[in-house]
Amino acid sequence: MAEADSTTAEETLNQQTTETTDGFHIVIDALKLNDLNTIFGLVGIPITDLARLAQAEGMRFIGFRHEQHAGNAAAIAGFMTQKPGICLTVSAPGFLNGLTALANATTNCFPMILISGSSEREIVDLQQGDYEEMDQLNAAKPYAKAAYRVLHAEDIGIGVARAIRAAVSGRPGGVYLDLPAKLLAQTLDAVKAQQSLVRVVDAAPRQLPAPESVKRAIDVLKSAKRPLILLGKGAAYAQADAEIRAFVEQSGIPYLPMSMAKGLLPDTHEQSASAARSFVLQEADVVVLIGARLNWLLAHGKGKTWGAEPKKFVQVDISPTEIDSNVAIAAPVIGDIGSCVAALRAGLDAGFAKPGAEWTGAIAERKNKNLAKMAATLEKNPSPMNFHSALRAIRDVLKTRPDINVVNEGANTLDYARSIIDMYEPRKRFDSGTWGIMGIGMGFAIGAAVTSGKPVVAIEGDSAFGFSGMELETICRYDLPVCTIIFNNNGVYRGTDVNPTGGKDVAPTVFVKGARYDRMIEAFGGVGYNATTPEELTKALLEAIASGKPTLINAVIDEAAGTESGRLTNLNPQSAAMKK
Ligand code: ADP
Ligand code: TPW
Repeated sequence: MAEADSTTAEETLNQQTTETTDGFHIVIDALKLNDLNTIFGLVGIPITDLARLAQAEGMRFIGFRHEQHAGNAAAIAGFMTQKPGICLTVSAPGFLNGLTALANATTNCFPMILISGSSEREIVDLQQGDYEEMDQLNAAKPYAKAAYRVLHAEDIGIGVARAIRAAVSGRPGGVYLDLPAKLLAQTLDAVKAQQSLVRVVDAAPRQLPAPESVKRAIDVLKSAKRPLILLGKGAAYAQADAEIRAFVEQSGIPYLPMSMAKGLLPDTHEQSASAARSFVLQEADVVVLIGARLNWLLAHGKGKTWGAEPKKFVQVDISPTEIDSNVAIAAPVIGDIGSCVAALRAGLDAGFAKPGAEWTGAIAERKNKNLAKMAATLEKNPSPMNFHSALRAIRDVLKTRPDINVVNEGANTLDYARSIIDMYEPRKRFDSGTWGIMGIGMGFAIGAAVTSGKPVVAIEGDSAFGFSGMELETICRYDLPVCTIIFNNNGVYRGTDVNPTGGKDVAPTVFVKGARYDRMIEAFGGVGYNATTPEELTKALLEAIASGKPTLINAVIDEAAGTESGRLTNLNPQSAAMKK
């Protein structure tokens, strides 16, 4: 028997020496083994064959016209699925283009992995001037949650596993994986290669909150007279939708969704305090933050926005270092949102009373007043259209299709759409996020369409759209059901600035007047519409959605509508000369 066994081992060894594989195949096998089946990228040396092979092996490769948008698509796929989105780029410039998206993903807590080919280490490290030479690993480090380089083919499996874990465990973020050209060409015994692969088990383990932190939080809640729940995009990411809804409803506490948490509960929910936002932020005495940071989007938890009333904060987050980042947190609850919210809900015992009518009634009164005011503004029909009349038309169409993904960027276009367009389902709204960045539009739209298989409506300022406009070709090439609506007011913020010198150059914020963005998509076989009234916009949008085809609506907006920086004017200090 012993002899027979050793013969078998020898045979296996022989087999091992006859069949080989290479770095290209091992990367693909490692991704597929972990159910990562889509790559967003842009080809070139040294990763063209990696993309070809990925497709040949049954993965989906979505090729972009610029890496930043491939990266944004990967990031939003990560947000939607809790699996890291994969972006593949070439060395140096391609990598740097992708790095913006990686940094944005890390900033927003979206899990993604940027895989870049890189040049020869020996040459890069001696700075001898290789093709696309760059020390990418070190360039990536400050902007990524983690960064790894793989030098040996037998380490690819481990490298991919580490990248996956780093991207999705704890606070999610962007991970950089550096694959030098030489690695991809390395050969390895096929059996050994197979054995080197790692299927990641429980990549983002549940993290249960400590019972004493839950008790502390419940005690703070019990002391509240005017409690408020604030849901952030971490709560949307966590996919604990039913638990969160149950907590909100069982506690009876009014809530505010941050923009990408809209739809976690339908915006029409009676406990939504969105229409009384300023009032509840000022008046609340206890605020429960669930997956939302007290950054600039929440005025850092202090100042006028938060009123004179002293606040006590309960903060549910997976990242312990987020606590006390801006103001003192009375009751941190550290863990994954599903587990934390379940524990809080279980703590709503007999000693907890729902907020009284004095608080909920005051909110309802504000809400009704503000809603009536907004309804009057929305009803107006100025010519040309303004942001409100155009958004009314879009709102009424989207109301009938709660399954549609909404992408949104711009200044005024973002501000107004955020409050006017209601969301009804979780993880359907994707926008400029934590950085207030322009340029996510077409990347997010493509990522959302590919990931969900559902239509996307991208509501874009004309400036915002320009950052990713060439990806219209990508949308047409993959025949994606994306309808892009350009709020065309001839410029950044608005189109009315003039050059004070009377010179030939237009003002810094001004674009070509009367541009026809609808004609851009026609160049690639998509359908363009030009809409100058709400009725035309409604008709175009209905038709666009029904077609399920790539479409673009040029919505002509009054160039005098809108304010500088939307409603962020206070963050845009003007020089004394400009104020005159
Ligand atoms: P918003 O911009 O909507 O206010 P932020 O991006 O500022 O939201 O905050 C998201 C927060 O959610 C981050 O602090 C992050 O650590 C946290 N987070 C993300 N995923 C989870 C999760 N699964 N469980 C707990 N906290 C999470
Ligand atoms: C990467 C600065 C903020 S908002 C904006 C810019 C350029 C465009 C506003 O005009 P738009 O919208 O899109 O026409 P609207 O609705 O007001 O007419 N570069 C990056 N990110 C940001 N945020 C900027 C510049 C900016």
